[in-house]
Amino acid sequence: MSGDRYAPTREDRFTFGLWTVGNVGRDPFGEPTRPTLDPVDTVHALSDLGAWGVNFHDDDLVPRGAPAAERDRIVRRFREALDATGMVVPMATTNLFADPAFKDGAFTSADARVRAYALQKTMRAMDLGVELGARTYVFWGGREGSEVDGAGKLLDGLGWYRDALNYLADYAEAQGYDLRFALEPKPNEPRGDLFLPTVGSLLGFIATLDRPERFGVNPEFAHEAMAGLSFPHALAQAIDAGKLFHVDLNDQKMARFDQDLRFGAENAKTALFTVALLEKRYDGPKHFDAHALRTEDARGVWAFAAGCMRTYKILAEKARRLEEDDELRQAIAAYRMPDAELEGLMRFSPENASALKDRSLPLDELRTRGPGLERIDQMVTEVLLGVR
Ligand code: GCO
Ligand code: MN
Ligand code: MN
Repeated sequence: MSGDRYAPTREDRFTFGLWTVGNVGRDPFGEPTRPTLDPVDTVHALSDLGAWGVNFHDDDLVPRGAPAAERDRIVRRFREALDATGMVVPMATTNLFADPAFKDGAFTSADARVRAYALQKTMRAMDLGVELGARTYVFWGGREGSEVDGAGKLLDGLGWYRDALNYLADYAEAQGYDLRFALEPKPNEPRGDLFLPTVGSLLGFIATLDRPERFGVNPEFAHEAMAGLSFPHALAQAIDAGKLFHVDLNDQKMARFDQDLRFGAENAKTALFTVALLEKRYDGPKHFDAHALRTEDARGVWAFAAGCMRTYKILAEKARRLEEDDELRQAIAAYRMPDAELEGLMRFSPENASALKDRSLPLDELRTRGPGLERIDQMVTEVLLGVR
């Protein structure tokens, strides 16, 4: 692959979850179309493709209920694969959605015994993640939500969620774990409505936690798209708040079931602005939380994984090209219209406020001037389409 400028390297920090390339193609209507992958083989295959790391849910690596000796054997084999390849585990997470015990929520179950089980499972999963080197811990509340609000847990649910996150932050502190927590929002699926459905909701919630500095967000492209929202806008808000701790990249047609498409497969322009923001303001792992289409065999799975990384790098090159395009730069400069004097008046002081109140502004021009956005967007489109 040498000489291919889109070939991924370790420096790109691309990661995949065991559950992503390991997705067996089960859906609500059909059985698996692919066999289960051995995590050790996955580490080797991803390493050969140029990925930097691999992430897992506790149960992806160690089957639920495995005896201690079995756990240790699995972890040893996995660590050997990491050592042999140089792959890392930057992130780990807990499966709080598959066990039927979590059918009406984990941290937000109305049953205290389920909440206790969720905490117990998460503490063990945190131990496992830290043991393998994870520095980011993701919380995706897959079952934290409801279909029936008549049972009255809307407010209690949020309180229980907060209690659980506070407890786990205390646990991390007490254990001396160097772990940052990244909360991942999703609007629905598998629950009818999930609690804390968007990046904005989570940013508001984090401010109510006991140790807000430990918490950030893990936005996912498809999750914002499912809600009809813009992923780059969500990313920008997370970056602005200093809370972009992790990112899940994939693609999604709007207003559909959760598709987890290959990154860049569907919304190329949105993916371009996503990459442009990440390249500028994010240096964490770029995690592809997607899976191969159910139609695919093993070859299709690795083509999917390679495609996610390749498309990211192509878009990173396009983003650089946009920055270097003189005509586009001039159009953007003309769009911005800075005004040093007015900007001075817009810094508050009683004098500036009184001067600004009396200041006459060229409203006729403001009402009629076109900012040139059509031209800007056409230039971006032509770069994206490869003719500029
Ligand atoms: C989904 C989610 C999950 C989480 C994962 C990490 O839609 O199923 O995106 O893939 O990201 O559980 O916690
Ligand atoms: Mn998802
Ligand atoms: Mn995700």
